[in-house]
Amino acid sequence: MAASDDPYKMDNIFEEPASYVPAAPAPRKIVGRPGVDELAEGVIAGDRSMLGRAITLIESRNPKHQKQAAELSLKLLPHAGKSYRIGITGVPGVGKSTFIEAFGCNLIEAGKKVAVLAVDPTSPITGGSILGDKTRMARLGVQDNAFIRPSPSGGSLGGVTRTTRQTLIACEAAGFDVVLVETVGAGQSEVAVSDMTDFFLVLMLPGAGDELQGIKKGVLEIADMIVVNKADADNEIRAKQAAVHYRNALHIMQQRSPNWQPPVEMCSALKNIGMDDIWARLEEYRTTLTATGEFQEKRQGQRWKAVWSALQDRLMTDLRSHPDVVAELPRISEALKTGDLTVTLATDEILSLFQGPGKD
Ligand SMILES: Nc1nc2c(ncn2[C@@H]2O[C@H](COP(=O)(O)OP(=O)(O)O)[C@@H](O)[C@H]2O)c(=O)[nH]1
Ligand SMILES: [Mg+2]
Repeated sequence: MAASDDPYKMDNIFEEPASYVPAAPAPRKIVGRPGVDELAEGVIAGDRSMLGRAITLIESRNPKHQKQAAELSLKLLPHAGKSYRIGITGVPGVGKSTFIEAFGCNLIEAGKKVAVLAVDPTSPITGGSILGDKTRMARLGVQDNAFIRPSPSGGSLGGVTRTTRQTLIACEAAGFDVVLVETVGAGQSEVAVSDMTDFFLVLMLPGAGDELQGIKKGVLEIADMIVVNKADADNEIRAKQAAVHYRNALHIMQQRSPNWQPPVEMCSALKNIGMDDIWARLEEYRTTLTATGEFQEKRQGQRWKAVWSALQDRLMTDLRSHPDVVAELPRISEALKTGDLTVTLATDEILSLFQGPGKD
């Protein structure tokens, strides 16, 4: 090798050698799992991979991780609160995924950042409402300004609710302007979602079925807007009939807010028709209720409700895993079967096992 070709020769020390290859980036300070501080910083900076890891921590059922997740949420909270939280429900097949895809893409075109979450306690069976439909959100899924997170699999509704609430806060801290929380029209999950969102949107099918299309009547009571989807092609007349039907149904119902009569709109998620009107209604709601103070009041009320729901969840988890309770459950269950214990006595016994000696 000629002397001048030697990149390490003293004469060349201040020159870049011809064979210079940029050094690999220095290894991250923390190898493996990032700590809570690092996660918080990353999320607040809008780093999507850090957001993903933060959510994984939030979803973990390991008690140590849950403690860290609580610390993380505390750090994120001051940076949260600025998004519009929108709950979306409707029976399977109504077009939730198609709607979220179209609506979300429109919002992104308008310069917004959109996160999509799901509350689906049935997900072990259905494979998760969002995950199962990821193909229907193909366009939204690839957007830089979109973040789609399927429902954590398994777990109680209470557990799923807690993690979704914390995930929502994390998405807000990461700078998302709109968070769409989807739920299937099953069980209590609609109420849970309406308790963590600012606005609850119910999608309906065309056709004026008296049976309210398998959606329980209670759902209409928590709807801030009803949208009849699939108002396209041959469906248009039936969509209008459905709209009239729901307008009448909502009219005789007690309004949740003195300042908001839930409207009924029509749209075609498939053809991307009617989305602007829906967004205009959402904006109208936010403006009106912010002016009266209800918007903030509702959020405060939701935080307090969340405390109670978390308490319930934690107490039940503790109770079910309490060693004395676990040890005695088979005997108590058997005594209940044979009639040696009544429901009240069995309840009392489980409670006193949980509370320990000296209490009743
Ligand atoms: N004609 C029509 N079909 C739609 C519309 N929105 C959704 N669909 C179709 O309805 C079916 C169910 O939609 P999907 O979004 O998966 O419903 P989800 O189960 O509520 O998420 C799919 O075949 C969609 O293509 C619409 O606006 N018009
Ligand atoms: Mg779907």
